[in-house]
Amino acid sequence: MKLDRFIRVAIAVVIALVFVVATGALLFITESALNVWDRLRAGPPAVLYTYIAVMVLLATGAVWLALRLVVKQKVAPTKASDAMSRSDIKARLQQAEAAGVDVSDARSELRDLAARQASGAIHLCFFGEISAGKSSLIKALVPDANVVVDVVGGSTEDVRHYRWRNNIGTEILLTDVPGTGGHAEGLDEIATEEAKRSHLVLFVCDSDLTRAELAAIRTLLAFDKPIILVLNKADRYSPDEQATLMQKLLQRIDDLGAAAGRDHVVAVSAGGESEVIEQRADGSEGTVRRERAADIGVLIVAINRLLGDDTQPLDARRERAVFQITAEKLEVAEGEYRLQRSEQIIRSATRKAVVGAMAAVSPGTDILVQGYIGTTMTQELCKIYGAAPRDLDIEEFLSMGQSRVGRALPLSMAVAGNGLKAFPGLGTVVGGLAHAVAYGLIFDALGRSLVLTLARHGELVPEMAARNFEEGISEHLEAGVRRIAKMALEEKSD
Ligand SMILES: Nc1nc2c(ncn2[C@@H]2O[C@H](COP(=O)(O)OP(=O)(O)OP(=O)(O)O)[C@@H](O)[C@H]2O)c(=O)[nH]1
Ligand SMILES: [Mg+2]
Repeated sequence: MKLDRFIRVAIAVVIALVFVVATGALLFITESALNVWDRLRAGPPAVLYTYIAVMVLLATGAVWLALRLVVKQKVAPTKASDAMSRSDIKARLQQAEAAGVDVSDARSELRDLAARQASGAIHLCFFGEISAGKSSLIKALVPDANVVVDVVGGSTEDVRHYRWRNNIGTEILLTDVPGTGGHAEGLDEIATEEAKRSHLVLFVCDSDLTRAELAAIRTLLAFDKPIILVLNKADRYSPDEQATLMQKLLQRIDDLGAAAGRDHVVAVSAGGESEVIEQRADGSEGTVRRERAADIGVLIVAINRLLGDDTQPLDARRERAVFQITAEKLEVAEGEYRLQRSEQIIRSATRKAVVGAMAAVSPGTDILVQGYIGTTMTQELCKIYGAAPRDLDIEEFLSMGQSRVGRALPLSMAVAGNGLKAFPGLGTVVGGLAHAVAYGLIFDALGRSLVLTLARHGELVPEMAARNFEEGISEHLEAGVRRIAKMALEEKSD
Protein backbone atom coordinates (compact mmCIF):
# COMPACT_ATOMS: atom_id res chain seq x y z
CA MET A 1 0.00 0.00 0.00
CA LYS A 2 2.80 2.28 0.97
CA LEU A 3 4.68 1.55 -2.21
CA ASP A 4 1.60 2.24 -4.28
CA ARG A 5 1.22 5.65 -2.68
CA PHE A 6 4.88 6.33 -3.27
CA ILE A 7 4.51 5.54 -6.97
CA ARG A 8 1.47 7.81 -7.25
CA VAL A 9 3.36 10.69 -5.63
CA ALA A 10 6.35 10.06 -7.92
CA ILE A 11 4.09 10.13 -10.99
CA ALA A 12 2.49 13.37 -9.74
CA VAL A 13 5.95 14.92 -9.30
CA VAL A 14 6.99 13.80 -12.80
CA ILE A 15 3.78 15.30 -14.26
CA ALA A 16 4.44 18.56 -12.46
CA LEU A 17 8.01 18.59 -13.73
CA VAL A 18 6.94 17.85 -17.30
CA PHE A 19 4.37 20.66 -17.04
CA VAL A 20 7.01 23.12 -15.81
CA VAL A 21 9.50 22.09 -18.50
CA ALA A 22 6.85 22.15 -21.24
CA THR A 23 5.55 25.56 -20.20
CA GLY A 24 9.10 26.88 -19.99
CA ALA A 25 9.90 25.48 -23.46
CA LEU A 26 6.68 26.92 -24.88
CA LEU A 27 7.44 30.36 -23.42
CA PHE A 28 10.98 30.20 -24.68
CA ILE A 29 9.98 29.15 -28.19
CA THR A 30 7.19 31.75 -28.33
CA GLU A 31 9.52 34.49 -27.19
CA SER A 32 12.23 33.52 -29.67
CA ALA A 33 9.68 33.21 -32.48
CA LEU A 34 8.14 36.60 -31.74
CA ASN A 35 11.59 38.10 -31.44
CA VAL A 36 12.66 36.70 -34.80
CA TRP A 37 9.32 37.70 -36.35
CA ASP A 38 9.65 41.31 -35.11
CA ARG A 39 13.17 41.56 -36.42
CA LEU A 40 12.25 40.06 -39.73
CA ARG A 41 9.35 42.46 -40.15
CA ALA A 42 11.57 45.37 -39.30
CA GLY A 43 14.14 44.26 -41.88
CA PRO A 44 13.85 44.19 -45.69
CA PRO A 45 10.94 42.02 -47.05
CA ALA A 46 13.34 39.91 -49.12
CA VAL A 47 14.91 38.52 -45.95
CA LEU A 48 11.45 37.79 -44.48
CA TYR A 49 10.34 35.84 -47.56
CA THR A 50 13.61 33.96 -47.84
CA TYR A 51 13.28 33.01 -44.18
CA ILE A 52 9.71 31.72 -44.69
CA ALA A 53 10.76 29.79 -47.79
CA VAL A 54 13.62 28.11 -45.93
CA MET A 55 11.28 27.17 -43.05
CA VAL A 56 8.71 25.67 -45.46
CA LEU A 57 11.45 23.72 -47.23
CA LEU A 58 12.80 22.38 -43.96
CA ALA A 59 9.33 21.35 -42.76
CA THR A 60 8.54 19.61 -46.09
CA GLY A 61 11.87 17.81 -45.98
CA ALA A 62 11.22 16.62 -42.43
CA VAL A 63 7.71 15.37 -43.28
CA TRP A 64 9.01 13.60 -46.41
CA LEU A 65 11.77 11.88 -44.46
CA ALA A 66 9.35 10.78 -41.73
CA LEU A 67 6.85 9.43 -44.28
CA ARG A 68 9.56 7.57 -46.19
CA LEU A 69 10.59 5.88 -43.01
CA VAL A 70 7.15 4.96 -41.76
CA VAL A 71 4.66 4.77 -44.62
CA LYS A 72 4.65 1.74 -46.93
CA GLN A 73 5.00 2.61 -50.59
CA LYS A 74 2.88 0.20 -52.48
CA VAL A 75 3.54 -0.10 -56.16
CA ALA A 76 0.22 -1.09 -57.72
CA PRO A 77 0.91 -4.04 -60.02
CA THR A 78 -0.70 -3.75 -63.43
CA LYS A 79 -2.85 -6.77 -64.08
CA ALA A 80 -3.08 -8.33 -67.49
CA SER A 81 -6.85 -8.38 -67.22
CA ASP A 82 -7.10 -4.60 -66.85
CA ALA A 83 -8.54 -2.99 -69.96
CA MET A 84 -5.71 -1.44 -71.88
CA SER A 85 -5.38 1.03 -74.69
CA ARG A 86 -2.83 0.77 -77.47
CA SER A 87 -0.66 3.43 -75.87
CA ASP A 88 -0.80 1.66 -72.47
CA ILE A 89 0.36 -1.62 -73.90
CA LYS A 90 3.06 0.03 -76.03
CA ALA A 91 4.35 1.93 -73.00
CA ARG A 92 4.46 -1.27 -70.94
CA LEU A 93 6.30 -3.10 -73.69
CA GLN A 94 8.87 -0.33 -74.02
CA GLN A 95 9.39 -0.19 -70.29
CA ALA A 96 9.83 -3.94 -70.02
CA GLU A 97 12.16 -4.06 -73.00
CA ALA A 98 14.31 -1.29 -71.53
CA ALA A 99 14.56 -3.33 -68.32
CA GLY A 100 15.88 -6.29 -70.30
CA VAL A 101 12.72 -8.43 -70.55
CA ASP A 102 12.39 -10.57 -73.69
CA VAL A 103 9.25 -9.05 -75.21
CA SER A 104 9.47 -10.77 -78.61
CA ASP A 105 6.39 -12.99 -78.07
CA ALA A 106 4.27 -10.05 -76.96
CA ARG A 107 5.49 -7.90 -79.85
CA SER A 108 4.76 -10.56 -82.45
CA GLU A 109 1.17 -10.68 -81.16
CA LEU A 110 0.79 -6.98 -81.92
CA ARG A 111 2.47 -7.38 -85.34
CA ASP A 112 0.00 -10.16 -86.22
CA LEU A 113 -2.88 -7.97 -85.16
CA ALA A 114 -1.64 -5.11 -87.34
CA ALA A 115 -1.39 -7.45 -90.35
CA ARG A 116 -4.92 -8.76 -89.75
CA GLN A 117 -6.30 -5.25 -89.35
CA ALA A 118 -4.59 -4.18 -92.56
CA SER A 119 -6.16 -7.09 -94.47
CA GLY A 120 -9.59 -6.04 -93.21
CA ALA A 121 -10.87 -9.63 -93.08
CA ILE A 122 -13.26 -10.83 -90.41
CA HIS A 123 -12.06 -13.91 -88.54
CA LEU A 124 -14.58 -16.54 -87.49
CA CYS A 125 -13.07 -19.31 -85.40
CA PHE A 126 -14.65 -22.78 -85.20
CA PHE A 127 -13.78 -23.95 -81.73
CA GLY A 128 -14.78 -26.98 -79.67
CA GLU A 129 -13.87 -30.45 -78.46
CA ILE A 130 -12.37 -33.02 -80.81
CA SER A 131 -14.73 -34.57 -83.32
CA ALA A 132 -17.52 -32.06 -82.67
CA GLY A 133 -17.57 -31.40 -86.41
CA LYS A 134 -15.69 -28.08 -86.76
CA SER A 135 -13.88 -29.05 -89.95
CA SER A 136 -17.08 -30.55 -91.35
CA LEU A 137 -18.93 -27.27 -90.83
CA ILE A 138 -16.20 -25.37 -92.67
CA LYS A 139 -16.39 -27.91 -95.48
CA ALA A 140 -20.16 -27.35 -95.63
CA LEU A 141 -19.64 -23.59 -95.95
CA VAL A 142 -16.74 -23.83 -98.43
CA PRO A 143 -17.33 -27.10 -100.35
CA ASP A 144 -14.25 -26.63 -102.57
CA ALA A 145 -11.88 -26.26 -99.63
CA ASN A 146 -9.44 -29.01 -98.91
CA VAL A 147 -10.53 -29.60 -95.30
CA VAL A 148 -9.51 -32.74 -93.42
CA VAL A 149 -12.46 -34.49 -91.79
CA ASP A 150 -12.11 -37.77 -89.94
CA VAL A 151 -14.10 -40.04 -87.64
CA VAL A 152 -10.99 -40.35 -85.51
CA GLY A 153 -10.72 -37.36 -83.16
CA GLY A 154 -7.68 -35.07 -83.39
CA SER A 155 -7.65 -34.89 -87.19
CA THR A 156 -7.00 -31.14 -87.29
CA GLU A 157 -3.53 -30.50 -85.89
CA ASP A 158 -2.85 -26.90 -86.81
CA VAL A 159 -4.57 -23.59 -87.44
CA ARG A 160 -5.89 -23.06 -90.98
CA HIS A 161 -7.90 -20.25 -92.55
CA TYR A 162 -10.45 -20.66 -95.38
CA ARG A 163 -11.90 -17.83 -97.42
CA TRP A 164 -15.67 -17.37 -97.43
CA ARG A 165 -17.93 -14.55 -98.54
CA ASN A 166 -21.30 -14.00 -96.92
CA ASN A 167 -24.43 -12.71 -98.64
CA ILE A 168 -23.30 -9.07 -98.55
CA GLY A 169 -19.81 -9.92 -99.81
CA THR A 170 -17.90 -9.37 -96.58
CA GLU A 171 -14.44 -10.93 -96.77
CA ILE A 172 -14.47 -13.60 -94.08
CA LEU A 173 -11.81 -16.04 -92.97
CA LEU A 174 -13.08 -19.26 -91.39
CA THR A 175 -10.48 -20.55 -88.94
CA ASP A 176 -10.21 -24.27 -88.27
CA VAL A 177 -8.30 -25.11 -85.10
CA PRO A 178 -7.40 -28.37 -83.36
CA GLY A 179 -10.17 -29.77 -81.16
CA THR A 180 -9.72 -29.44 -77.42
CA GLY A 181 -9.54 -32.40 -75.05
CA GLY A 182 -7.32 -34.49 -77.34
CA HIS A 183 -4.14 -36.23 -76.31
CA ALA A 184 -1.59 -34.15 -78.22
CA GLU A 185 0.15 -31.73 -75.91
CA GLY A 186 -0.14 -27.96 -76.42
CA LEU A 187 -2.98 -28.11 -78.99
CA ASP A 188 -5.64 -26.87 -76.55
CA GLU A 189 -3.59 -23.73 -75.90
CA ILE A 190 -3.01 -23.13 -79.61
CA ALA A 191 -6.74 -23.45 -80.28
CA THR A 192 -7.78 -21.24 -77.37
CA GLU A 193 -5.32 -18.51 -78.27
CA GLU A 194 -6.48 -18.48 -81.88
CA ALA A 195 -10.11 -18.27 -80.75
CA LYS A 196 -9.26 -15.26 -78.58
CA ARG A 197 -7.71 -13.55 -81.62
CA SER A 198 -10.85 -13.94 -83.75
CA HIS A 199 -13.83 -11.57 -84.14
CA LEU A 200 -16.41 -14.23 -83.45
CA VAL A 201 -16.23 -17.76 -82.02
CA LEU A 202 -18.46 -20.55 -83.27
CA PHE A 203 -18.40 -22.88 -80.32
CA VAL A 204 -19.22 -26.30 -81.77
CA CYS A 205 -20.62 -29.08 -79.59
CA ASP A 206 -22.58 -32.24 -80.38
CA SER A 207 -24.53 -32.74 -77.14
CA ASP A 208 -25.04 -31.05 -73.77
CA LEU A 209 -22.01 -29.04 -72.60
CA THR A 210 -19.42 -30.81 -70.47
CA ARG A 211 -17.67 -29.18 -67.53
CA ALA A 212 -14.57 -28.63 -69.71
CA GLU A 213 -16.67 -26.98 -72.43
CA LEU A 214 -18.30 -24.66 -69.89
CA ALA A 215 -14.85 -23.69 -68.58
CA ALA A 216 -13.68 -22.98 -72.13
CA ILE A 217 -16.69 -20.72 -72.77
CA ARG A 218 -15.98 -18.90 -69.51
CA THR A 219 -12.40 -18.26 -70.62
CA LEU A 220 -13.54 -16.88 -73.96
CA LEU A 221 -16.14 -14.66 -72.30
CA ALA A 222 -13.39 -13.25 -70.06
CA PHE A 223 -11.85 -12.02 -73.32
CA ASP A 224 -15.18 -10.47 -74.32
CA LYS A 225 -15.58 -12.86 -77.28
CA PRO A 226 -18.92 -12.87 -79.08
CA ILE A 227 -19.96 -16.55 -79.19
CA ILE A 228 -22.46 -18.54 -81.25
CA LEU A 229 -23.09 -21.92 -79.68
CA VAL A 230 -23.48 -24.43 -82.51
CA LEU A 231 -25.13 -27.75 -81.73
CA ASN A 232 -23.87 -29.91 -84.59
CA LYS A 233 -24.99 -33.41 -85.67
CA ALA A 234 -28.63 -32.45 -85.13
CA ASP A 235 -29.52 -35.34 -87.50
CA ARG A 236 -28.76 -37.70 -84.64
CA TYR A 237 -31.59 -36.32 -82.49
CA SER A 238 -35.37 -36.58 -82.82
CA PRO A 239 -37.20 -33.21 -83.00
CA ASP A 240 -38.25 -33.59 -79.33
CA GLU A 241 -34.76 -34.47 -78.15
CA GLN A 242 -33.36 -31.57 -80.13
CA ALA A 243 -35.84 -29.09 -78.62
CA THR A 244 -35.01 -30.22 -75.06
CA LEU A 245 -31.29 -30.03 -75.76
CA MET A 246 -31.56 -26.55 -77.26
CA GLN A 247 -33.48 -25.36 -74.20
CA LYS A 248 -30.75 -26.72 -71.97
CA LEU A 249 -27.99 -25.09 -74.00
CA LEU A 250 -29.78 -21.73 -74.00
CA GLN A 251 -30.11 -21.95 -70.22
CA ARG A 252 -26.46 -22.91 -69.79
CA ILE A 253 -25.02 -20.02 -71.70
CA ASP A 254 -27.54 -17.68 -70.12
CA ASP A 255 -26.19 -18.85 -66.72
CA LEU A 256 -22.68 -18.04 -67.88
CA GLY A 257 -23.72 -14.48 -68.61
CA ALA A 258 -23.31 -14.77 -72.38
CA ALA A 259 -25.86 -13.47 -74.87
CA ALA A 260 -28.41 -16.29 -75.07
CA GLY A 261 -30.81 -15.17 -77.77
CA ARG A 262 -32.09 -17.42 -80.57
CA ASP A 263 -29.29 -16.09 -82.78
CA HIS A 264 -26.67 -17.25 -80.35
CA VAL A 265 -27.62 -20.92 -80.10
CA VAL A 266 -28.29 -22.86 -83.28
CA ALA A 267 -28.77 -26.52 -84.18
CA VAL A 268 -27.26 -27.69 -87.49
CA SER A 269 -26.04 -30.73 -89.40
CA ALA A 270 -22.71 -30.35 -91.19
CA GLY A 271 -23.54 -33.19 -93.53
CA GLY A 272 -20.58 -34.99 -95.06
CA GLU A 273 -20.19 -38.67 -95.62
CA SER A 274 -20.58 -41.69 -93.43
CA GLU A 275 -19.77 -45.32 -93.94
CA VAL A 276 -22.61 -47.75 -93.37
CA ILE A 277 -22.73 -51.53 -93.57
CA GLU A 278 -25.30 -52.65 -96.07
CA GLN A 279 -26.70 -56.02 -96.98
CA ARG A 280 -26.55 -56.71 -100.68
CA ALA A 281 -29.23 -58.54 -102.70
CA ASP A 282 -27.11 -61.75 -102.64
CA GLY A 283 -27.08 -61.67 -98.82
CA SER A 284 -23.42 -60.58 -98.47
CA GLU A 285 -22.43 -57.47 -96.44
CA GLY A 286 -20.34 -54.51 -97.55
CA THR A 287 -19.57 -50.94 -96.53
CA VAL A 288 -20.96 -48.15 -98.64
CA ARG A 289 -20.42 -44.40 -98.33
CA ARG A 290 -23.56 -42.40 -97.76
CA GLU A 291 -23.94 -38.68 -98.16
CA ARG A 292 -25.49 -36.93 -95.21
CA ALA A 293 -27.49 -33.87 -96.11
CA ALA A 294 -26.11 -30.61 -94.76
CA ASP A 295 -28.45 -28.27 -92.96
CA ILE A 296 -26.58 -25.13 -91.93
CA GLY A 297 -29.00 -22.35 -92.99
CA VAL A 298 -29.61 -21.16 -89.42
CA LEU A 299 -25.88 -20.90 -88.82
CA ILE A 300 -25.41 -18.63 -91.85
CA VAL A 301 -28.31 -16.45 -90.69
CA ALA A 302 -26.86 -16.23 -87.19
CA ILE A 303 -23.40 -15.28 -88.50
CA ASN A 304 -24.82 -12.60 -90.80
CA ARG A 305 -26.97 -11.13 -88.02
CA LEU A 306 -24.07 -10.97 -85.61
CA LEU A 307 -21.70 -9.42 -88.12
CA GLY A 308 -24.33 -6.89 -89.16
CA ASP A 309 -23.47 -4.05 -91.54
CA ASP A 310 -20.93 -2.39 -89.32
CA THR A 311 -18.05 -4.55 -88.13
CA GLN A 312 -16.38 -1.64 -86.33
CA PRO A 313 -17.56 -2.66 -82.82
CA LEU A 314 -16.35 -6.24 -83.42
CA ASP A 315 -13.00 -4.85 -84.53
CA ALA A 316 -12.67 -2.85 -81.34
CA ARG A 317 -13.52 -5.90 -79.19
CA ARG A 318 -11.03 -8.07 -81.06
CA GLU A 319 -8.34 -5.41 -80.60
CA ARG A 320 -8.92 -5.28 -76.84
CA ALA A 321 -8.76 -9.08 -76.63
CA VAL A 322 -5.43 -9.13 -78.46
CA PHE A 323 -4.07 -6.44 -76.14
CA GLN A 324 -5.10 -8.68 -73.28
CA ILE A 325 -3.23 -11.65 -74.81
CA THR A 326 -0.23 -9.38 -75.35
CA ALA A 327 -0.32 -8.23 -71.73
CA GLU A 328 -0.52 -11.84 -70.54
CA LYS A 329 2.46 -12.79 -72.69
CA LEU A 330 4.34 -9.81 -71.34
CA GLU A 331 3.52 -10.89 -67.80
CA VAL A 332 4.89 -14.38 -68.48
CA ALA A 333 8.08 -12.86 -69.94
CA GLU A 334 8.38 -10.53 -66.94
CA GLY A 335 7.97 -13.47 -64.58
CA GLU A 336 10.77 -15.35 -66.33
CA TYR A 337 12.97 -12.27 -66.29
CA ARG A 338 12.36 -11.76 -62.58
CA LEU A 339 13.31 -15.34 -61.80
CA GLN A 340 16.46 -15.05 -63.87
CA ARG A 341 17.53 -11.74 -62.30
CA SER A 342 16.70 -12.96 -58.77
CA GLU A 343 18.87 -15.98 -59.38
CA GLN A 344 21.79 -13.69 -60.31
CA ILE A 345 21.23 -11.46 -57.28
CA ILE A 346 21.07 -14.43 -54.90
CA ARG A 347 24.17 -15.99 -56.44
CA SER A 348 26.14 -12.79 -56.11
CA ALA A 349 25.04 -12.26 -52.47
CA THR A 350 25.84 -15.87 -51.66
CA ARG A 351 29.29 -15.53 -53.19
CA LYS A 352 29.92 -12.37 -51.17
CA ALA A 353 28.81 -14.14 -47.99
CA VAL A 354 31.12 -17.07 -48.73
CA VAL A 355 34.08 -14.77 -49.46
CA GLY A 356 33.33 -12.67 -46.37
CA ALA A 357 33.13 -15.71 -44.13
CA MET A 358 36.39 -17.10 -45.50
CA ALA A 359 38.16 -13.79 -44.94
CA ALA A 360 36.99 -13.49 -41.34
CA VAL A 361 39.30 -15.05 -38.78
CA SER A 362 36.40 -16.23 -36.66
CA PRO A 363 33.12 -15.39 -38.36
CA GLY A 364 30.38 -14.21 -36.04
CA THR A 365 26.85 -15.48 -36.21
CA ASP A 366 25.31 -12.03 -36.64
CA ILE A 367 26.14 -11.94 -40.32
CA LEU A 368 22.60 -11.19 -41.45
CA VAL A 369 22.06 -8.12 -39.33
CA GLN A 370 25.52 -6.64 -39.38
CA GLY A 371 26.50 -7.27 -42.94
CA TYR A 372 25.37 -5.14 -45.82
CA ILE A 373 24.98 -8.18 -48.00
CA GLY A 374 21.58 -9.08 -46.54
CA THR A 375 20.25 -5.53 -46.85
CA THR A 376 21.49 -5.09 -50.38
CA MET A 377 20.16 -8.46 -51.49
CA THR A 378 16.75 -7.74 -49.95
CA GLN A 379 16.58 -4.29 -51.54
CA GLU A 380 17.58 -5.59 -54.96
CA LEU A 381 15.14 -8.50 -54.88
CA CYS A 382 12.30 -6.19 -53.79
CA LYS A 383 13.12 -3.84 -56.66
CA ILE A 384 12.93 -6.68 -59.19
CA TYR A 385 9.41 -7.50 -57.94
CA GLY A 386 8.29 -3.87 -57.95
CA ALA A 387 8.03 -3.77 -54.15
CA ALA A 388 9.25 -0.68 -52.35
CA PRO A 389 9.56 -1.66 -48.69
CA ARG A 390 10.29 0.73 -45.86
CA ASP A 391 13.82 0.53 -44.49
CA LEU A 392 12.18 -0.56 -41.24
CA ASP A 393 10.60 -3.58 -42.98
CA ILE A 394 13.94 -4.69 -44.37
CA GLU A 395 15.50 -4.38 -40.93
CA GLU A 396 12.62 -6.25 -39.34
CA PHE A 397 12.84 -9.05 -41.91
CA LEU A 398 16.60 -9.42 -41.44
CA SER A 399 16.43 -9.41 -37.68
CA MET A 400 13.60 -11.96 -37.74
CA GLY A 401 15.73 -14.01 -40.14
CA GLN A 402 18.70 -13.54 -37.82
CA SER A 403 16.89 -15.07 -34.87
CA ARG A 404 16.16 -18.12 -37.02
CA VAL A 405 19.74 -18.33 -38.30
CA GLY A 406 20.94 -19.07 -34.76
CA ARG A 407 18.80 -22.21 -34.79
CA ALA A 408 19.60 -23.09 -38.39
CA LEU A 409 23.36 -22.68 -38.16
CA PRO A 410 24.20 -26.11 -36.68
CA LEU A 411 22.03 -27.77 -39.34
CA SER A 412 23.60 -25.59 -42.01
CA MET A 413 27.11 -26.51 -40.79
CA ALA A 414 26.25 -30.20 -40.88
CA VAL A 415 24.83 -29.95 -44.41
CA ALA A 416 27.87 -27.92 -45.52
CA GLY A 417 30.30 -30.47 -44.05
CA ASN A 418 28.47 -33.29 -45.77
CA GLY A 419 28.34 -31.41 -49.04
CA LEU A 420 32.06 -30.76 -49.01
CA LYS A 421 32.74 -34.47 -48.51
CA ALA A 422 31.30 -35.04 -51.97
CA PHE A 423 34.35 -33.32 -53.49
CA PRO A 424 37.21 -35.83 -53.70
CA GLY A 425 40.75 -34.89 -52.72
CA LEU A 426 39.75 -32.42 -50.04
CA GLY A 427 40.83 -34.70 -47.20
CA THR A 428 39.61 -33.55 -43.84
CA VAL A 429 37.39 -30.60 -44.36
CA VAL A 430 38.81 -27.38 -42.97
CA GLY A 431 36.48 -25.80 -40.40
CA GLY A 432 36.64 -22.34 -42.00
CA LEU A 433 35.54 -23.69 -45.36
CA ALA A 434 32.54 -25.47 -43.85
CA HIS A 435 31.65 -22.24 -42.09
CA ALA A 436 31.84 -20.30 -45.33
CA VAL A 437 29.61 -22.81 -47.11
CA ALA A 438 27.17 -22.72 -44.19
CA TYR A 439 26.88 -18.91 -44.45
CA GLY A 440 26.53 -19.12 -48.19
CA LEU A 441 23.72 -21.62 -47.73
CA ILE A 442 21.93 -19.34 -45.31
CA PHE A 443 22.02 -16.42 -47.76
CA ASP A 444 20.90 -18.65 -50.55
CA ALA A 445 17.94 -19.89 -48.47
CA LEU A 446 17.13 -16.36 -47.35
CA GLY A 447 17.08 -15.08 -50.93
CA ARG A 448 14.93 -17.94 -52.19
CA SER A 449 12.34 -17.63 -49.45
CA LEU A 450 12.18 -13.90 -50.10
CA VAL A 451 11.59 -14.46 -53.82
CA LEU A 452 8.79 -16.87 -52.92
CA THR A 453 7.09 -14.26 -50.74
CA LEU A 454 7.56 -11.48 -53.28
CA ALA A 455 6.22 -13.58 -56.15
CA ARG A 456 3.14 -14.48 -54.11
CA HIS A 457 2.35 -11.18 -52.44
CA GLY A 458 4.17 -8.57 -54.53
CA GLU A 459 5.53 -6.90 -51.40
CA LEU A 460 7.82 -7.58 -48.49
CA VAL A 461 5.75 -8.77 -45.53
CA PRO A 462 8.51 -9.28 -42.93
CA GLU A 463 6.74 -11.91 -40.79
CA MET A 464 5.63 -13.90 -43.80
CA ALA A 465 9.05 -13.81 -45.47
CA ALA A 466 10.74 -14.82 -42.21
CA ARG A 467 8.26 -17.69 -41.79
CA ASN A 468 8.93 -18.84 -45.36
CA PHE A 469 12.65 -18.71 -44.57
CA GLU A 470 12.19 -20.88 -41.50
CA GLU A 471 9.90 -23.38 -43.17
CA GLY A 472 11.93 -23.75 -46.34
CA ILE A 473 15.41 -23.65 -44.88
CA SER A 474 16.20 -27.37 -44.67
CA GLU A 475 14.90 -27.95 -48.19
CA HIS A 476 16.91 -24.98 -49.54
CA LEU A 477 20.05 -26.07 -47.71
CA GLU A 478 19.96 -29.51 -49.28
CA ALA A 479 19.17 -28.12 -52.72
CA GLY A 480 21.97 -25.56 -52.69
CA VAL A 481 24.78 -27.39 -50.98
CA ARG A 482 26.64 -28.82 -53.99
CA ARG A 483 26.47 -25.54 -55.88
CA ILE A 484 27.67 -23.46 -52.95
CA ALA A 485 30.38 -25.91 -51.88
CA LYS A 486 31.70 -25.70 -55.43
CA MET A 487 31.53 -21.91 -55.27
CA ALA A 488 33.51 -21.88 -52.00
CA LEU A 489 36.16 -24.20 -53.44
CA GLU A 490 36.53 -21.98 -56.50
CA GLU A 491 36.98 -18.93 -54.28
CA LYS A 492 39.48 -20.78 -52.14
CA SER A 493 41.62 -21.80 -55.10
CA ASP A 494 41.60 -18.26 -56.60
N1 LIG B 1 -24.00 -37.55 -87.92
C1 LIG B 1 -23.23 -36.51 -88.14
N2 LIG B 1 -21.90 -36.65 -88.12
C2 LIG B 1 -21.11 -35.57 -88.34
C3 LIG B 1 -21.66 -34.30 -88.58
N3 LIG B 1 -20.65 -33.42 -88.75
C4 LIG B 1 -19.51 -34.11 -88.62
N4 LIG B 1 -19.79 -35.40 -88.39
C5 LIG B 1 -18.80 -36.48 -88.22
O1 LIG B 1 -18.02 -36.23 -87.03
C6 LIG B 1 -16.69 -36.71 -87.24
C7 LIG B 1 -15.70 -35.62 -86.89
O2 LIG B 1 -15.82 -34.56 -87.79
P1 LIG B 1 -14.70 -33.44 -87.99
O3 LIG B 1 -15.28 -32.42 -88.87
O4 LIG B 1 -13.43 -34.06 -88.37
O5 LIG B 1 -14.62 -32.93 -86.51
P2 LIG B 1 -13.62 -31.85 -85.91
O6 LIG B 1 -14.35 -31.14 -84.87
O7 LIG B 1 -13.00 -31.05 -86.99
O8 LIG B 1 -12.54 -32.81 -85.23
P3 LIG B 1 -11.03 -32.51 -84.84
O9 LIG B 1 -10.40 -31.74 -85.92
O10 LIG B 1 -10.46 -33.85 -84.65
O11 LIG B 1 -11.11 -31.77 -83.57
C8 LIG B 1 -16.60 -37.14 -88.68
O12 LIG B 1 -16.73 -38.52 -88.74
C9 LIG B 1 -17.77 -36.47 -89.35
O13 LIG B 1 -18.26 -37.19 -90.47
C10 LIG B 1 -23.08 -34.18 -88.61
O14 LIG B 1 -23.66 -33.13 -88.79
N5 LIG B 1 -23.80 -35.31 -88.37
MG1 LIG C 1 -11.07 -30.78 -87.48
